[in-house]
Amino acid sequence: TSHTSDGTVAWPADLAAEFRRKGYWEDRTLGSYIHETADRLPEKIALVDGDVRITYSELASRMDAAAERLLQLGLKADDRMMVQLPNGWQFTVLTLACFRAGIVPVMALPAHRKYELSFLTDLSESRAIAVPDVIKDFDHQALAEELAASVPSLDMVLVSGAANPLNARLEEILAPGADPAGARTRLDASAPSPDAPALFLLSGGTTGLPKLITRTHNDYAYNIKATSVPTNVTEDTVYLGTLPASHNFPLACPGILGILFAGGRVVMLPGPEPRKAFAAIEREGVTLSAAVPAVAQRWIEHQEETGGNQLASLEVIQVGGSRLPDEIARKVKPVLGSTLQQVFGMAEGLINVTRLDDPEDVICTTQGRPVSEADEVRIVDEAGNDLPDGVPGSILTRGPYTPRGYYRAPEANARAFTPDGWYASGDIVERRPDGNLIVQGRDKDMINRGGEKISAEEIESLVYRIEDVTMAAAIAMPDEVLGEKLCLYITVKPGAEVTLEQIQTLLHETGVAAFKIPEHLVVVDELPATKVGKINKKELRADIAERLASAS
Ligand code: J2J
Repeated sequence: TSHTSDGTVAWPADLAAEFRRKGYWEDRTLGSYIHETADRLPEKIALVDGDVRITYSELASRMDAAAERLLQLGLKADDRMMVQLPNGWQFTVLTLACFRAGIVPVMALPAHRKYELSFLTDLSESRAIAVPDVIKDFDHQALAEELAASVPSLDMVLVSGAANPLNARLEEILAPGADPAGARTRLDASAPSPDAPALFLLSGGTTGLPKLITRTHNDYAYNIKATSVPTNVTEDTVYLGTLPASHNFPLACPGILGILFAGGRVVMLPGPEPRKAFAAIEREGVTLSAAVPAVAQRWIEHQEETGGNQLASLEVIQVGGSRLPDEIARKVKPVLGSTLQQVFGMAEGLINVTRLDDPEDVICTTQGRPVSEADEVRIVDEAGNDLPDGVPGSILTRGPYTPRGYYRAPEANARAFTPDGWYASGDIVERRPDGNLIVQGRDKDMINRGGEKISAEEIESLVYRIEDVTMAAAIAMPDEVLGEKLCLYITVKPGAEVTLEQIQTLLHETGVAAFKIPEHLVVVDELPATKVGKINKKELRADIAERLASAS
């Protein structure tokens, strides 16, 4: 089957023409930028992962050789591949190889388990899945084999590390090639269309099931280039990637891809644990990194405790994914010695950042402004009327890197996109007269657990599988470290008893990612209702905040 345009929503033709005329869309594929850098800086180190150091010419050679090997295995342009790999050189080389071959990676998270992976594999009709062998006692390879046995489209398991005999070993696929020039010519000749899907990102999720966001070569290349400007990415940039690389933020804002486009160096680390991260920063002379607020806070605390000089090279730290409290923002410069860049972004497109030379008040109390002059932003009331600056409302956005719809999701599209293509992220935002945005809250039914998004509806529908549960409401409860955690309110059948442990066990056994499992349960006789008869979650959020306050 061919599914290039099936299920995706294209930009209107006149706008696409304008994006080209203005140079936002360059009609190039993502892989071509890597070749351009490799031609310019062949001997420079591009990618570091522990003791592995890969130069640009080697990166280009591995990328092309891997692309050809994937095609030889029987994959073809427009096939989809589930990618669930930890931060390491393999993730980066495989992603680039997919771009070159026109194979579309589906950016799963390392935390995903059977429940998410089977759904996403099915929705994307993936033919292949790339996984590590075992991480922290979890056998990813066994799960991938189980998926291959149950999802009809899936017939190829690629494994990083110790691959079973019937699976392909990723490290062999990703090895340098014998004929780089030939491979390059052949792949150039069969390059995907720049308007074709380059990758699928996962939506943070406002409704029941996760959604796929199609990003084209044209729009994603522009996302990468536009975010590289305000972060001042150059050949001298050394980037530390510790957030899961399949997230849009560390991947492309400017992230791994932005640094490779510019000829800088990317250092990959499997996690943000401060001792390891600080050591990597010192060893590699890291100048730029990205963190969610909870990680930034850990780094600040670690620096306050140890007082070392390991961060001397770290010029800029980007923080985003959830709201950074102003008090923590104010500590970044004095404690870490780095300039803070707040990032309010979304995998659906629009990226806002504070500029490095903004006044302190902007850097510490706002989430910045759009990276591109072509980003359109409106702040509207419930009736869709534009609001004046200073009045919080729902944010709507359009632009050359904000797609017009989710993949194969007409119902979600009808809710999240206006007929003229504005995306409603569900965030409540105030625009200051200077153009900077402040995220004040949200009107979407989502829990933001330290930057990882949890759809309330998705969890509730799972909890309803317990027969004794009559009503369920998943809500955010305040948490000092993560900002928010998932709390569940339920009512149960008369005389029945349902425990938190029972719910946790059910979700765990269903194969739900650990970060989505409720951490607190409140059983009540009745859930409060709004005037229109929906569960009043605002009241529940106030209730849990009060319960926590009086308990401490
Ligand atoms: C408050 N809420 C924020 C912020 C995102 C860069 C940075 C983040 C993401 C991301 C991203 C926030 N303050 N600074 O893709 O490229 C919440 C909003 C938003 C949702 C998007 C990037 N930064 N958020 O977090 O697709 O609610 O992208 O709509 O995962 O995160 O989530 P996601």
